[in-house]
Amino acid sequence: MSKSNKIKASDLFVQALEAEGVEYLFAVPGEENLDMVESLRKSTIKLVLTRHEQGAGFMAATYGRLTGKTGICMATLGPGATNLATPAAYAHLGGMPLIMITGQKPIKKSKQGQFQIIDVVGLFAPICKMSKQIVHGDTIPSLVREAFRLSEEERPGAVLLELPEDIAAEDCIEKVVTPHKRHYAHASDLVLEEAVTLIKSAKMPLILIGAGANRQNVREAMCNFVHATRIPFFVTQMGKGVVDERSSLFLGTAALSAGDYLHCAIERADLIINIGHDVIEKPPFFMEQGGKTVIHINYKSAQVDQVYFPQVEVIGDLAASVDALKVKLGGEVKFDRRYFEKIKLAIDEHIEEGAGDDRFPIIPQRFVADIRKVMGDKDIIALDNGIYKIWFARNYKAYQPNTVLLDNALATMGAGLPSGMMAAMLNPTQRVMAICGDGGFMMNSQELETAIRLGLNLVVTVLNDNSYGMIRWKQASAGFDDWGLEFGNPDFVKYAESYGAIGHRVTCAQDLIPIYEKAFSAGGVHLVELPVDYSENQKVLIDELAEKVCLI
Ligand SMILES: Cc1ncc(C[n+]2csc(CCOP(=O)(O)OP(=O)(O)O)c2C)c(N)n1
Ligand SMILES: [Mg+2]
Repeated sequence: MSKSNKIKASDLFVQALEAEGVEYLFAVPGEENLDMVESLRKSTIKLVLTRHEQGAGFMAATYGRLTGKTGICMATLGPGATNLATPAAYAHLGGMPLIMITGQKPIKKSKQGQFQIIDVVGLFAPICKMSKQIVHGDTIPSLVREAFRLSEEERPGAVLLELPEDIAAEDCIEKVVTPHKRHYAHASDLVLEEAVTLIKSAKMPLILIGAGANRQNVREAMCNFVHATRIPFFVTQMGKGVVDERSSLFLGTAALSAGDYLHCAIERADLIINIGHDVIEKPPFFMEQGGKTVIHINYKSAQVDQVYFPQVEVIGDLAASVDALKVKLGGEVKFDRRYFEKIKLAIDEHIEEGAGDDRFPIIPQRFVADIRKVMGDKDIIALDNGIYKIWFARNYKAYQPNTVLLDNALATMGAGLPSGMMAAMLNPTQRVMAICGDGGFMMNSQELETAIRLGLNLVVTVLNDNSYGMIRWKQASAGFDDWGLEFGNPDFVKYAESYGAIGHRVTCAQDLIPIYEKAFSAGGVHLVELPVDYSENQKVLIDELAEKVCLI
């Protein structure tokens, strides 16, 4: 082989990424990644530096979630890699295609002893679909292709490739493997007929839309199915927006697992047509032995647990299954809908409560309603994790797919800002708002610098209750004393300004909408500090629900 046919391994790696259509690589490089950095410099891929590996990982995973194409992040060995563990778990549970590339000391000869060396491949194995060290440059094309195949194939998830320094620098002769379109097998006619018989004979069927139905190629089929059959639907938190929630058939979001107003309808249903939900999300309801029938419609069979053991499974290409069922059902499914209609009315009235409440610090019902008013149909909110997530899930109607980005799988704090940044990067003309608690925001607030550097248009709302409010709420509802969960905060306005962002402090409820309007029309990165009163948590989510009676 002549020298001219040879290619450096890191160049080959980057060529393989280019062949897959990679646009961005999010990273905090270490010296072990420098060959990759040099190869990226000569490529069409944009290197996006972040201020913590979590920022890189959450952004890349969100890229995967929003586009359906694998997001790529890179970190060094040891401490860089361990910082990617949370994003890996986020993508793994959340079904987001993600490839992580980590560096490593040379594997053929090393003069560094065990300095910084931990078993990264072993560490990531349980939270990845594949975790592998590259031991020869010529395996790069097939391994990279394999990483994309696995990360994108249902259920999507995370893959780790470890590229040691000496392998990155070696000469190779292989060529990239070009990707091709993937097709899933279709469910058999036999099982589709079985599902149709069950649906037609049900007295009170309901559709449940879960995270798996929130994929680009499924949404249209899903909307057609709901509108043709006119079966009322409810959604999991990650199924929000697949079908416009302004629909008269929308009952609500199962933000709680039991005992919410929506569960009055779920309890009455004798059949749940479960499209795309799997057990990684907090259960939208609990199945019981001898209870209702559940048809599980998904790419993969159901992972059975104590509260989920569907009796019928329609497994195969989800869009094809939903289309086939629609055709076989032949239009509207007739049954007595009156009870579901009453529940819908009750839920819609409940959501309206508090929407115009002027109290300050502001109550959750008011800020959710106000934010809904300032966000257009296609505008995006990206939530971190805290008690407000339940309020948004229940009260904020999503009109379009992926316009409510929340994490009901790993439910990690710290992803709200980076996921909002990714949404803003991909949708520069839409309004995008990251919504974080004061706890979660401070876990990755340093990425404000990245947001400024990238020139994003992003509004970050920080809900200030000087505490880990969600845990305080759980503590109170468990009957424990209010103790140990409060902290102090920086001056958020000055903090934002020190990054070059624009800071706003809300001082009365009426100011919220005008501040948002001003921030969105000005463009750039804005932080809005919003003092919140969480006393409604106990009242609305515990006391009132405990007293609710379903017999309307
Ligand atoms: C990384 C991580 N650590 C801890 C938790 C547990 N946890 C869930 S919500 C929460 C408190 C959130 O506080 P904050 O961000 O201020 O939101 P709030 O509920 O106060 O609105 C904690 C500690 C978590 N989900 N993720
Ligand atoms: Mg808080």
